[in-house]
Amino acid sequence: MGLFITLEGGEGAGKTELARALAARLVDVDVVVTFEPGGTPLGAVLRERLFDEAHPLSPWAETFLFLADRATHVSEVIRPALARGAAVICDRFADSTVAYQGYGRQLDPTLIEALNRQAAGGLVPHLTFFLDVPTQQGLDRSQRARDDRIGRESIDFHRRVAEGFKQLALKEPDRIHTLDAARPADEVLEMAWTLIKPRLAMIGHRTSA
Ligand code: Z5A
Repeated sequence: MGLFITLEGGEGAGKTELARALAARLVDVDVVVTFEPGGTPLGAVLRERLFDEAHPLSPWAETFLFLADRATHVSEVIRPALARGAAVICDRFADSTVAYQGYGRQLDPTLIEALNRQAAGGLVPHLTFFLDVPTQQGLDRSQRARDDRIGRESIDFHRRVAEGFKQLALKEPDRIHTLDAARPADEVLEMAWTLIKPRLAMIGHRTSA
């Protein structure tokens, strides 16, 4: 069955750093750290296309590329890892599509959620951390926000994205846990670890750190 954890939030929230730190704590289990978009060979191609400045995409074209990336990632990486009992830590997943394309691009979030279910084949994370950092603070931290097409969207776009994540967290409080990502990274790690600990038995983890 494994343990499926996703990390969500705006640019510079600290998802990548937290993914690495959590993996370093899960020392005695099979752990897979992965990400979207781009966690498969096809995904790497889609990622390049998604951020290709020379050929902008319509909002729906962008959405369907993220969904194609997800469908491949779930079937080729995430489900096989969970089936062998691994912990999978995924840097962005379906909630990002609701927040960025649904709220940011202002496409119908309910429709995006339905498409997400299809793309993920019904797979829902056991635990999701929404790393909540004030929008401008996250953008200031992030190199990507300066480097790519989506990152360079307006501050209003990024505020809508943040609102999207907040709405999702309100809607699914049992799955989505909001962490104050303006705190130092080691504190964010401890907050996440406290929430993961009760679930470690699912993957046969023995340490009590
Ligand atoms: N996107 C989408 O639109 N729809 C979708 O369905 C999906 C994605 C899946 C690529 O994502 C883009 O795709 C993204 C959303 C969109 N938009 N853009 N642009 P990505 O995950 O590849 O890129 P990102 O989220 O923008 O990465 P990021 O800026 O690297 O954010 P991060 O991973 O959350 O942050 P980090 O790399 O861990 O940390 C950034 C810096 O802050 C780094 O120097 C850290 O050392 C520092 N940091 C981290 N934590 C802290 C704390 N707590 N305090 C102080 N400094 C910290």
